[in-house]
Amino acid sequence: MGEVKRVSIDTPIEELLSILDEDAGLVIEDVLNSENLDLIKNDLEPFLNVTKNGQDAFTGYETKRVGALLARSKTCQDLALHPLINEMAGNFLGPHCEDYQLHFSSAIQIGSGESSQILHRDRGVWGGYIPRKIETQFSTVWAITDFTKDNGATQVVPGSHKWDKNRQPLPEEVSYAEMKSGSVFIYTGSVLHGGGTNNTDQQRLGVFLHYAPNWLRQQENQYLSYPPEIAKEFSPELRSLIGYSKGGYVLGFYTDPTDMEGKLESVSPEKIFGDSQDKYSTLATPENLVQGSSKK
Ligand SMILES: O=C(O)CCC(=O)C(=O)O
Ligand SMILES: [Fe+2]
Repeated sequence: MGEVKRVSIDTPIEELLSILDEDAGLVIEDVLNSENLDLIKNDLEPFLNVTKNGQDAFTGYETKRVGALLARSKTCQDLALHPLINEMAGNFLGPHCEDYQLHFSSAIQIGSGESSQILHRDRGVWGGYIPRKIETQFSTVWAITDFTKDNGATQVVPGSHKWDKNRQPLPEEVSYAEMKSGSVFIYTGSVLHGGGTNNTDQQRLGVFLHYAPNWLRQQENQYLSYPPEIAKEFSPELRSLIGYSKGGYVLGFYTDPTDMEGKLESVSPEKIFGDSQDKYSTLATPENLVQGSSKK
C-alpha cells in the first residue's frame, strides 16, 4: 500500500483496474497537453473570479468551487467523454448497474492558507444507506495546475476502501495525489481522501468529474445545471451520459405536460431532442422484469 501509484496512459486497462481494486486510487500521468490546460483555465477563470470561498470547514474557507462545467467549458465535455476514463468507469461500476451516468462536475480551487479537509468517503453523499459491497462512485480529478503536497494535492489513504468504517489512518498511511498538470487522479467513492493543506502562495486547481450508477440520485442536479435549452447543444452521447436517457425499461421516462398530440407521453428523454435511441425501449418478456427485480 503506502504511496498512491503513478502510471502512464499506455498502461493496459486490466492493470489500471487491478490497481483501482487494490488501492482505490491511482494517478495516470500526462493525459492532457498544455493547449487543453490553457483552454480549461481560460474557460473557468471568469467563473472562479466571481465565486466566493466555501462557507464551512468541509467546503473550505479558502476554497472555491465552480459547477456546471460541461456548459462552461467545451474541453471539460471532452474530459467527461474521455474514452479510457469511460472504459474504466464502465468496468468499475458495471457489476453494480446496467449503465452509469455523470454524477458531479466541479472545479475545485484550493487557495493559499487553506487547511486540510477532513478525510472522508464520498459515498457519504447518499447518507450511508447503500451497502458497502456496492461501489457507488468512480471519480476523476484532472490536474489543471500541478498538485503538490505543499499546494493542497488531494490526500488519499490507499487501501482504506477495505477498512472498517471507524479505522483512522496513521499519519504515514496518508498519501498525496501529487501530479503534474495534465495528469488525472482516479479514486473511488469508498476510499478515504480529502483536500490537502495549501502552504504556498499559489492556487491548486482541479477539475472533478464523478460517475455513478444510473439508478442513483446525482450529486449535482444535471437537469437543472444543463436544462434542455443548454443540453440541446451537447452531443447525443454527452446528453445520455448526464441523464437525458433512460436507465432501464421504465426508469427515467418523462412526459411533456403541454403535449396535446400524444407524441411525448411516457417516452425516453432523448425524444426532447429528436434523438430516437432508447436502448431500453423493449421488454423481452414480463418475466424478465420480474426476475431482474432482485440480483440475488
Ligand atoms: O479538493 C480536493 O482535493 C478534494 C475535495 C473533496 O474530496 C470533496 O470536496 O469531496
Ligand atoms: Fe471528497
